[in-house]
Amino acid sequence: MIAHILASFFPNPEQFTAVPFGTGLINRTWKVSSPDKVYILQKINHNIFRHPSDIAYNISAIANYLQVNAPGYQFVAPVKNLSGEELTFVADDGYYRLFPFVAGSHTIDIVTTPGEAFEAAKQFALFTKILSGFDAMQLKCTLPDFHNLGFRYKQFTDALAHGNEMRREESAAAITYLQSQKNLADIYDSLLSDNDFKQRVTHHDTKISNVLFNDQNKALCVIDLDTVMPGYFISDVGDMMRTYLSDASEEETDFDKINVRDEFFKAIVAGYMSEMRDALTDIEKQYFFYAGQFIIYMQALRFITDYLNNDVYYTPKYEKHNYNRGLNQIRLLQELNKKEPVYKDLISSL
Ligand code: GN1
Ligand code: MG
Repeated sequence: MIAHILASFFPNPEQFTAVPFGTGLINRTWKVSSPDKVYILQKINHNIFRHPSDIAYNISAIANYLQVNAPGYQFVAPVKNLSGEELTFVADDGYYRLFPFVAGSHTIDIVTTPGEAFEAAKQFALFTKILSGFDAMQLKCTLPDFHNLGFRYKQFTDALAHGNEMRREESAAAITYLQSQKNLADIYDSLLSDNDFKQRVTHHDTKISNVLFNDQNKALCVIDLDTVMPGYFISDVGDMMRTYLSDASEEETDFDKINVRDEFFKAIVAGYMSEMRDALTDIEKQYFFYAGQFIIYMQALRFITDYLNNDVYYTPKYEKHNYNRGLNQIRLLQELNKKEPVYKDLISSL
């Protein structure tokens, strides 16, 4: 099926086999192997990333900067196709790109030890730190308003006004809760006007499967740079909290299994601070805990909004999938909120 794509990258495509790889909700990924080479092939979801060439532009701008300023940093840049381009475009289909598979690396889908959380947090922090001399504003915005919480809240209220009425009635309790937490969106708006709340090169997708580990379970580097854009550190720290703190994932429907694990929280703080402590401003440090509330709340809004809009963004696997994901994230937010005083003390002590 993807033979013609492989033919755009390799003179000997018949030697390669492709198997689906990874668990992302947006792009499609394959592991592509020949007897002596392994690659990762990705199809960019063009409905969501409207300008795939902007992604390619950002990645090469960063690659060029790192080559000069941090040549030892492991950066996984795409492999050019046989026409010398980073993207293969197939009419009526979409955009594909290929990455080398880093030898000796593996990814994990679930964080099972605080050590993994520490390693990942350190790598995402290092990514931002190593690019601190690079002007983030040079990057193209690959997904406008992606982590703009005010915008996400507005999408939610639009869905309340115009979305599926039956689904709205059914979601009444979730909606009331989300409305009751609107102060989290107001805090975000107020931070935007604070110059000490810095825009930095931000990854925006810090789930554990976007970190490559070696055989000793040390993190090697971060991958999946589609959403690397100017942003705020709360996006990266927050999505680590959202995806590493509970041992039940966003797919869990037995919400009593959702928990927030202190050792993993400590690991995120210690790992991130090990690289970014000196770079973060005082106001940013004050909002370290807020990062988790910010992202979990935003994800709950996004899932419930999508449910109200008849699942136009996140393809559901069953009828109430996005509703359940939304309830899951609401529960996670509630569990995190319970820890607020303890975790804020912890942050200042680490
Ligand atoms: C999407 O495709 P994936 O799983 O990397 C989404 C993230 C959400 C996540 C929720 C471009 O990421 O923002 O947090 O699903 N990415 C996009 O699982 O919308
Ligand atoms: Mg992603």
